[in-house]
Amino acid sequence: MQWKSFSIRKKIVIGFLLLLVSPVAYIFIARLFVEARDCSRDNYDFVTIFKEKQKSILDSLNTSNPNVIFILSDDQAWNHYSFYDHPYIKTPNLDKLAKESLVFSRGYVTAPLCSPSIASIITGLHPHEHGITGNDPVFEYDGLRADLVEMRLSDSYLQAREQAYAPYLDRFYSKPNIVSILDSMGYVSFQSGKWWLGSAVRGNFDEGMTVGSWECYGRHGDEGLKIGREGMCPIYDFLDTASQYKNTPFFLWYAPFMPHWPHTPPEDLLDNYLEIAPSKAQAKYWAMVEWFDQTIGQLLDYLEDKNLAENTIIVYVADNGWIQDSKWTIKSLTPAANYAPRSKRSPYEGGIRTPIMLKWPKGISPNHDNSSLVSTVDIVPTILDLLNLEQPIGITGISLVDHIQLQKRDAVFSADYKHDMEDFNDPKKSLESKTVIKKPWKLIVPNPANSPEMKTELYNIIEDETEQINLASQHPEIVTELSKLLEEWWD
Ligand SMILES: [Ca+2]
Repeated sequence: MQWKSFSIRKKIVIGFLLLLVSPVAYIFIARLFVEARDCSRDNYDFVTIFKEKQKSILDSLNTSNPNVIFILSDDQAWNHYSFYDHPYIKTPNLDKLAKESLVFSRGYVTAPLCSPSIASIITGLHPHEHGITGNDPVFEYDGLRADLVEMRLSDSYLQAREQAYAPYLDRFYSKPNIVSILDSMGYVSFQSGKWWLGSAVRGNFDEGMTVGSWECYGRHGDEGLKIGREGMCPIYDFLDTASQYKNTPFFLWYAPFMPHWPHTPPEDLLDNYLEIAPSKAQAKYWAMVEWFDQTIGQLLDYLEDKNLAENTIIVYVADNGWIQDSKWTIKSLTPAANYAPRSKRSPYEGGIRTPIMLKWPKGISPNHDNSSLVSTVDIVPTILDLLNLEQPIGITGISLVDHIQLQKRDAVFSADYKHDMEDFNDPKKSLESKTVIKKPWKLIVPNPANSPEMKTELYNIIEDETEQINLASQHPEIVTELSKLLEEWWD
């Protein structure tokens, strides 16, 4: 008997039975109530949208603009790819994409956490500039600060969160982002996967999977989180229509909840890793990366089949790193602790470094750049440069296809914040540390108010890639020089 064939009523009864034996059932039941609601967003009228946009595009004669696809990995360390010689993980589709792309191996995210990092990828701004420094706002909830997983799944919590988050969204959307800019150019856009910023429509997409309401567990993507894990149909439907309206460019957002926890890979993939991994948890994560890779193969193959690949710009990046904690076991009930200390939510390479890939057969020559320091704030300026558009005010990133700007670039910046945003008006209240990378150095300066146990750390990341030897006391002059850069950047 398949689980899918059970009615919701039966599933809820099973859930209540489980409630008697495990606290995990609270989460399970909460999810079932969400499932019972009609949150489905699978009836998209792409034809009408393409038809309407086609009119405006033909009026402005911008019929040859390339399509744009953003592919985001969710929680994957910078070297967890077979093209970076990972000894176990297999990523054949990403390897192929890397071969066909301009690849920067020294890319850095603006923050080692999902929401602030993604907000930078779409705005070209750092979190202290766009205002989204964490995943959730801090707010009083029944007199408590809500940090229990069960509590965060309740309707009343989600409702209160939505209210507390509203001013952040209002401020965020007062500034341009890549979706709104492409929308104004007549692009047809579709969102799938993670989206922390309200609904897809609020995010200026023409259509999208994310409902963005507390009633549908709207927090970081709701229905959108099904993409990849439950197939690629909405994307196939979108591309089918796009192939019929080739004079109308499109923007596709593919940010699946992968390889992000919960690590639930298909059995056949997991079996391949169980024998070689040091733990089941490790095998599950590795298999999740390969599963994510398979979905990218499906997307890119479909694009080829529909003859859309030639004039499509593909941007690939991870929102933050992830290294599986070898001490964590499947039996643990604390999923937040299952990443290693020097990965997600840390300023180390395992948290903030990512490859950034750009593919456009018509306009970008494939190459591997292992030297240039690049940042996710460069993605928006690069796309706008490729489309011959002006940069919005306040953008500090550079175009990654502009060799002169790349040569002039000497430093990139990142910052680590608390998971929850403390103060709507003051990003420093959530700041844990600031980081600057200027080869060969990396300086991490803690915010004493939030990280009293941390010291200033200086690493030579070229000679000491795993950041083992803190050279801050040996090179005070470098610390002073780089600290000044950090202060100028923050101000
Ligand atoms: Ca993430």
